[in-house]
Amino acid sequence: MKIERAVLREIPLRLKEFFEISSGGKQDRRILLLTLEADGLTVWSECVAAEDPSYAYETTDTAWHVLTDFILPGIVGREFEDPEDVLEPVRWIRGHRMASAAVEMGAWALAAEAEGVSLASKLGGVREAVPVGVSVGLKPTDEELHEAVAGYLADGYARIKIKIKPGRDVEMLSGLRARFPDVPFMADANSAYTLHDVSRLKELDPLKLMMIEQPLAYDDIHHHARLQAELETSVCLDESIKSAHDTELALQLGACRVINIKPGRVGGYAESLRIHDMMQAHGLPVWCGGMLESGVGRAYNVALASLPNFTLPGDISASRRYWERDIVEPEFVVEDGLMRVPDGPGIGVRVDTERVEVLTVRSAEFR
Ligand code: OSB
Ligand code: MG
Repeated sequence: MKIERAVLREIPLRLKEFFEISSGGKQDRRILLLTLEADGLTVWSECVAAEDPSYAYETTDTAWHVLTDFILPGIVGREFEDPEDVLEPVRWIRGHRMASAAVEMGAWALAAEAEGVSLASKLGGVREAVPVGVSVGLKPTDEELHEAVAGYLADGYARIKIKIKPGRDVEMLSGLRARFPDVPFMADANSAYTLHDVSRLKELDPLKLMMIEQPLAYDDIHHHARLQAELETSVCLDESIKSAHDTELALQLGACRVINIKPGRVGGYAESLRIHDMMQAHGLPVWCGGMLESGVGRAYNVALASLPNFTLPGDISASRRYWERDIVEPEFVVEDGLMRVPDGPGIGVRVDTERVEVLTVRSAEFR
């Protein structure tokens, strides 16, 4: 297969609700969408880089730079066989996994469309619908948090993830547990703590959280192993896991019992599959994380989540949890805690190309 043309576009999309995590908040997304064309097929993919370098060093602008100056000029017009080989000509690029993943995942969609199968079945998915949860941002007051949680429970989500930070942790979660005794809750600290906080974090154990996600530094694995040895609650790694190699290290050190796989964070689907398989071989579960994607990125996440070892609900919420109106049809919906995995060819949802055209603030074409 040969990519004959690629177009990168940037669109603004306003979140319905301000979303705050320990490192800051956001209302407006600047989303990069990519189209790849080969053998008369066109596929859409999304780069998950955020607007600022608070979650990872990549941003919308670094991804634009690396995609337009290096990756796209390097891969357009080159032959490739397997989807992961599409990046072979640009293997010299260090890091920039989110930028790379947008191309690699698009190549998987091209391969799926060429074979007339869904992305999920191309990846080896085994589920028609996947259990999904929701990630609830930091709220100024407990009342607002309780109200948000009650709303998402009414929407049917299978588990609720609560963002925490020092000062909004033990007391806040204890109040929530008292109000909702049986709800599957987990917490995500986005690296807001250090090993000095071990005794504080141990106070979470009686709350019976499913896990605590990324409590310590974004680039640490070693300290997470020290923490996991002290905690009953399972540690889940997000930011710290950028590759299968990181996963191997985390497993050897006992740094976590769960991994949140975001295919963009690890450079694409091939690396996601390696992490999935490695965790499965160790008898440990994974789940699919989210990066406040549009429906395009969401389609890629839900396809990945249909693999066998994605046994825990992911951060793959309904389109209406994020947007007044999504850019795909049909929109993603949640029913009884489940999201259907699209079964049409490729990503299985139609992109509203006219609306994307209207929203586009810059584009770059390669042929
Ligand atoms: O840490 O998982 C995270 C959103 C942006 C950046 C990092 C994270 C998140 C979320 C929301 O938790 C996940 C989603 O619903 O897309
Ligand atoms: Mg996280």
